[in-house]
Amino acid sequence: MRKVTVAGAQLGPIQRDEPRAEVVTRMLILMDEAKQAGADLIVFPELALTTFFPRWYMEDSAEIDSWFEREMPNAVTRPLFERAARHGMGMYLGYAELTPDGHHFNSSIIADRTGAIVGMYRKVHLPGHAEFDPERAFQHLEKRYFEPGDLGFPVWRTMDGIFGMCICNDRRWPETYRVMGLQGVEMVLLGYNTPSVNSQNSAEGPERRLFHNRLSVQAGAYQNSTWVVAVAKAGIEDGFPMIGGSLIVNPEGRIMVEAKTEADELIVHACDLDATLFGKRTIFDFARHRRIEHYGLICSQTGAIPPAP
Ligand code: ING
Repeated sequence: MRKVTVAGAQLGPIQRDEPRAEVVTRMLILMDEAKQAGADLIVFPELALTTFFPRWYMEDSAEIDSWFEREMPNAVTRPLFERAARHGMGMYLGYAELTPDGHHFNSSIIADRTGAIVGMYRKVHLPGHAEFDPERAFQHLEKRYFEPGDLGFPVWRTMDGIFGMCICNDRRWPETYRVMGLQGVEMVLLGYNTPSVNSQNSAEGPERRLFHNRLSVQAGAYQNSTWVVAVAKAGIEDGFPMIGGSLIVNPEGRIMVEAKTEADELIVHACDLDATLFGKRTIFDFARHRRIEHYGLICSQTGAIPPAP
């Protein structure tokens, strides 16, 4: 039995004017609570340090860059890495990354239990748009502020297992989990910021968003015999509601624990990484059962979409 006790540290809303230091204080409280609960790995949301700024249309590059971190850890986030190391706790952290050569990514890191960063991921599937559209109920401008990730979907051997990462919209795409599944991933960590309503379809409200959140994560877990830990930034940010529903799903696709609120909330589960092995050795023994000679379209076609109405 290879047990990893995971704490999903869901964050409630972060208002546009809330300083990062205040957010880090909230995160440290959750980290101490996780330690009390016996956790040895904590998972924070996507863009965990600030409000979900891609909802705001900005043109000034200095204002845009003010939402990004130029190094990780840095003065504001170093207390997170130090506290995690003191607790002997690994950490997943989502944040906006500005590289030294000026590239902007929606990124996440995994730090091991010594506080050392052992893995880095940059969000591949960027939803939303690059331009302002007054017709939309609200903006979702990730394509304006981020470049698509350039690191693919790696996995890392650390903390006695094989860990992978993704971010938010990535969780809706089966390719995300399969690329990591083919590398033997045993636990996928991800954060998300998901609006409670669809800016292009007002009929799609929080219950449908929560349904698709569960569906995407449960399917990815089951179809690759891996644990998946998905953690929200939730609640109403400057009037814009986002779903909670943080959850930990086992390799059979069962939800083991799910958040109940849209506030700062810890969900904890003792995950046995060995529970991934039966599925990997039977139904999802990829070497024995996959027929790659029939899968070419997955990589050769961008996909035809129905003509606009
Ligand atoms: N947010 C949303 C997500 O994928 C979205 C965007 C919502 C796309 C619903 C499609 C449908 O959960 C981020 N940040 O990707």
